[in-house]
Amino acid sequence: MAVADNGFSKELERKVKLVNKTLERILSRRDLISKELRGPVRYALTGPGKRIRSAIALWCCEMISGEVNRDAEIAAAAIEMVHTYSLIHDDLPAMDDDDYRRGRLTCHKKFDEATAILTGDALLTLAFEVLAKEIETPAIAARLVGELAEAAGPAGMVAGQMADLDFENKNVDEKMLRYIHTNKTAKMFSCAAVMGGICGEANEKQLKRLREYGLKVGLGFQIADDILDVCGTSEELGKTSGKDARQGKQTYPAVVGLEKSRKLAGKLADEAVAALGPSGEKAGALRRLAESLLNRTR
Ligand code: GRG
Repeated sequence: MAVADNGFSKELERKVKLVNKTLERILSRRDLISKELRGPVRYALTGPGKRIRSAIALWCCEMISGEVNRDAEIAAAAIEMVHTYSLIHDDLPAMDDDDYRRGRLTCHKKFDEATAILTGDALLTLAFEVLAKEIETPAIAARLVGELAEAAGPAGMVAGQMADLDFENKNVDEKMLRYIHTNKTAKMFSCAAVMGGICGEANEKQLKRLREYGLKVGLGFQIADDILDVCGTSEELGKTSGKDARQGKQTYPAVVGLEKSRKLAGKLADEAVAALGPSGEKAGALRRLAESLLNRTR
């Protein structure tokens, strides 16, 4: 994440490399992806995404167990696949209708609409296939599958997206806005933190803290995203800026104003750090991520 640095960008870079290496390994498994889908799936997965959610999973595993293990690498890749699917579908003409994402043509513009729908479908199912087949301990695989399905599904990201579309050009209050952003964005962050914790064999108390951390950071990230849509340029963002207002989207700047939005993002960053509890330097990267929200430029 391009930020006024607190050492965080370098830490993120190392995790991005690890996530990309795991994704490459999965992409090279010819048994998993048929010939006709390999090109579009590769195009989508290798775009220059920030990999924030997958990095959170790796950091949470590291914080709990002292290292990033193989389960966490697989979980992180699965999270990135589900996130990438959601972006492909969100960019479709029937949803947000965008031509650019991650500084490149969106999947339906690079290929065609049917290919983009199927590429999203492929990534969503592949994520669960990889968790089910590559995580060695069945009980851990089942918990990871459950967490990811709950966060991405009809009581999570899909519900948030539905509400987001339903409330376009309507008046919403702060409570409804929080509901939309929590479901559309924050639950995937929270799930990433918990999945990392599960891979590191966190206990219930630790998982509760990680869940809370993810929700706060995820909501803060979305508010920062709303602010960037108003204040950033398309070049910086790698996608079309100023689109939320044009589409009548419900955003924090639109509902509570820019100044209050910035204050709220700051408060959420503080609350995220507090949720980590007395973890000291073991939680350093997660703390710096929360602080970086306030300086996001993309
Ligand atoms: C289609 C079910 C379905 C859901 C779509 C992810 C999403 C829900 C919509 C995308 C539009 C949007 C603004 C979502 C909020 C979450 C968000 C800020 C997504 C972009 O995440 P980044 O900035 O993207 O982490 P990169 O490209 O860096 O991975």
